[in-house]
Amino acid sequence: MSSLTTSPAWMSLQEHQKIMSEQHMRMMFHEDPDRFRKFSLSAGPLFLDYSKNRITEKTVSLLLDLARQCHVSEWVNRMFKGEKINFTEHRAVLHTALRNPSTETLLVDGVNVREQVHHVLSQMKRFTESVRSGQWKGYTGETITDVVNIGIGGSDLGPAMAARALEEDCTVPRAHFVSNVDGAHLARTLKHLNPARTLFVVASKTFTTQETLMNARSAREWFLSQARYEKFIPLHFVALSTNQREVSAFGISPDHMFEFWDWVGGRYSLWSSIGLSLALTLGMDKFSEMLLGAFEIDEHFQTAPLEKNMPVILALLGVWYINFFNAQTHAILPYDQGMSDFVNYLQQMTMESNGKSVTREGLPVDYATGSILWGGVGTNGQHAYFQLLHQGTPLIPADFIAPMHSRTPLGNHHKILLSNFLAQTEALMRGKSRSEAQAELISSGLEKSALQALLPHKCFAGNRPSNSLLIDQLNPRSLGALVALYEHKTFVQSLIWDINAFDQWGVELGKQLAQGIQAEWDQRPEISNHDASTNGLLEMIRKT
Ligand code: G6Q
Repeated sequence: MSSLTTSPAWMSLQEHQKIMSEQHMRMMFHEDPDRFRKFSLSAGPLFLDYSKNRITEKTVSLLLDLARQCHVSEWVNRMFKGEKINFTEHRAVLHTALRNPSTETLLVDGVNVREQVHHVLSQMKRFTESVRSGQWKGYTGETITDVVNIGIGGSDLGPAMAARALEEDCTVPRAHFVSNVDGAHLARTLKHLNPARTLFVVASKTFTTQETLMNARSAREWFLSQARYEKFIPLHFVALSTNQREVSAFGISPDHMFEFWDWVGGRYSLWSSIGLSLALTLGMDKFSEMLLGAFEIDEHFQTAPLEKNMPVILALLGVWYINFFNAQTHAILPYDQGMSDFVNYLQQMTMESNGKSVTREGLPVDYATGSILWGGVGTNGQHAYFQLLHQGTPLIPADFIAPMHSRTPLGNHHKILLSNFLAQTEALMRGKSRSEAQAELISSGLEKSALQALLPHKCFAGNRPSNSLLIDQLNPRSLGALVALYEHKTFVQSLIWDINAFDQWGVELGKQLAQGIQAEWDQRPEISNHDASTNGLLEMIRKT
């Protein structure tokens, strides 16, 4: 048994769960009309109602004991101070420094990271202004109308998600995102573009990622097939990276490289120069608003007491369901079409961060760490997978996210959207009892035997938990705040589970094996050194 599962806070929660598993939220709301006020809080542009959870004040107090027992506040300070809490990679974790406007010195290995950050932000500002104003010209003397970000994982998902979310703010140049090594991704993107007016932003922290380099090489060939001369490359290719040597080796001059640093994790890098394509289409002012939205949540996270701390509360609620109710998945349901890529983005952030099964000391865990995150935009999901949320067997906690005001008002659309948003969490919480369902069927005039047959199918158990997150409007500030909220939630959960949220060794094995297979592909006449399945599949593919 681990020290966590035998700890006083954990065992008290286990005892408490036995009582809570018998309670229905419907009764809790009935007995306490003050629940909404008690279980809601604000942080920057975010409002969270967490009253539709299977909790009482006692539950929250026990969860907070767990947070204290795991020294959450101390670890938060260690992160913000730049300690090397990503100990398996010997790195500080300072994505928060990327959005902090302060000029106060913050040292990592004797270097003031604030100066570095502000220097690159100024470089990004100059460059975006020059491209957006048309001062920067392509090889024919024409201006840039399209930017293609070539990157994958953390060097793609953040800016791609944000560009989609903030589409109303985006102007020329338009941003496109190519990540997959499947040639279709690049080919489909380039099909509509003019090389003379296209800028490629090659985004790779390491500048060794196979997919990105392959796509970047093919993009270069496509460009040169029109432009002909290598001397035009600097007008159409820039790099975002920590690795100047590899950038130069690829043929992009260091003058056209926007730096970031090893203390920025890939999946936390949206705020760094990895956001350049976004900044190009959004303009630097709006990009800065996004940084400020995130900074507001950083301030809140660092200073709000645990019981009023939004990322901490969300993290603890997640732990409550994952570890004490055995919930294996968590749904994210934004009621905003712009947030259609938000779930993809959060999937990486949470599942790559907390998909771990050994503690910081390297011992196997005997408790679940993290759940499968999934979801999509409402109201679409209501007509698809919501059935499982309402009447399926698994318990699926869900975050419903909605803007109170639409950026694209159209007749009654927004009122209908928000009515659905409200109705879903109400339905999940209260359900429909047997007597309610029966009364409905009787009033519909159904005769007795048909009614009895139908009745079990018409009942909803309810008592299904959800959080409602409101923002005024989806804009750079609120988007920045939302992303920072989930970053910190993920971190707090890793602290409870005693795991390192900032490495990702689990992605290495597949990369290694792929390189081996690629080498064998052309060299070996016969493939027999894998398992029978892999050998068989490879031979089949090679022979066609
Ligand atoms: C993120 C991961 C991963 C990474 C990609 C791209 O935290 O480390 O998704 O971002 O593998 O890596 P490069 O930016 O080095 O190309």
